[in-house]
Amino acid sequence: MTDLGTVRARLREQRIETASWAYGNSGTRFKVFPQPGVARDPYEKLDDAAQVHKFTGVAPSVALHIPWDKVDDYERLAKHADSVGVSVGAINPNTFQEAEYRLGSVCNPDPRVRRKATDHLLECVEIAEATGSSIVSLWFADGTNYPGQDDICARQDRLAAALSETYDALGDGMRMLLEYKFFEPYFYTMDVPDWGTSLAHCIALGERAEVLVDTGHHAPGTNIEFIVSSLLRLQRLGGFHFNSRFYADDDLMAGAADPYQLFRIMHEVVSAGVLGEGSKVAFMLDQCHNIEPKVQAEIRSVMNVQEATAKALLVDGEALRAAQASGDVLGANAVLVDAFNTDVRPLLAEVREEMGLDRDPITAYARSGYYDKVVAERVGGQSAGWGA
Ligand code: PSV
Ligand code: MN
Repeated sequence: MTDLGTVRARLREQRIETASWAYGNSGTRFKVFPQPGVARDPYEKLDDAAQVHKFTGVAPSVALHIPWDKVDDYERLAKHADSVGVSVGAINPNTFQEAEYRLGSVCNPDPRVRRKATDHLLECVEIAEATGSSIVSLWFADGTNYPGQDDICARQDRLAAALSETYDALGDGMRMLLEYKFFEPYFYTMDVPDWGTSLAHCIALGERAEVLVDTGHHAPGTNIEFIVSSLLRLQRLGGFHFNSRFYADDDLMAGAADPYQLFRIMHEVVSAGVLGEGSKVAFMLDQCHNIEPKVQAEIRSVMNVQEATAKALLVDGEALRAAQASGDVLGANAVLVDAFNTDVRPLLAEVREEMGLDRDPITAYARSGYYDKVVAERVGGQSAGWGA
């Protein structure tokens, strides 16, 4: 087993990025339920994200979605982030909210629409430069609904061309992540439906293109940790979008639906030695809180990822390897299950204390009065949300 000092150090060094869109109003196609005190602009979203970092100590960066987080002056936005103790993380283009994207963005049969979408990707590279971000994170809402609707192979060629143009524009030290999703918003084909498609494009582009695994983007029963392990082996795992799914892309809090799965994923991460300072795997939350309070839900999600990580760090690697080598099927399995069943909450409370934080981020946040303060302050204006 990793010694406890190292376990604590790894937990202190862990970084989990939150996403700006978690702090805006969200919902389903049936209803968006507005909540009081919701951020009205990207600046206020950063203020909310700063609270998550303040009470957990491990969430110092915030992903942006463009144009939801469009501002006139990105350097000013980055300075504001810095002033509240966070920084700008991955920049996410939006390829799904323009009327012209009905038949797709970069895969659209119309070259003018492809140009518009590719220009948006290039704009996001510039925003990454201006905000000091090193990641442009791409997800394409492109696909088709009916067999024969478009040429599957031609769409891949169009995608490759847009990716290559964007890749060539990346600044020094910047990388590109390519996220896959097996269905939705299209229901017959998606143009990047799986990790194989994403990986094939990344390999063709070069080593600064890597696959992003969103845990909500798989068919039920998919063995996500196998995918994670394979990508780590090939050094092409760029990062995660953590969230939970019960049925589809439900975007619930990470670790809420299946904490054992999250543990198994983190076990692969720990085994590959890519946790801790200098890790180039980006651990991000991609969630929307439709009915629950948003900042608190993000804090809970960060804690859930920390708990899965702590348990993964407690796996007795030596005992596991010995059991595996001797063909002890149940013994090997028991090593994992024992670690998973360990109550790591006291350990994490101690780690937080070492970091000068409250042992319990949820009650500390509730006590801080931040929620009541923003409910009182944020009156007037338009709450941020989908499309805003
Ligand atoms: C798509 O479902 C996705 O996971 C992508 O990461 C988007 O950027 C994000 O959700 C938008 O909510
Ligand atoms: Mn995602």
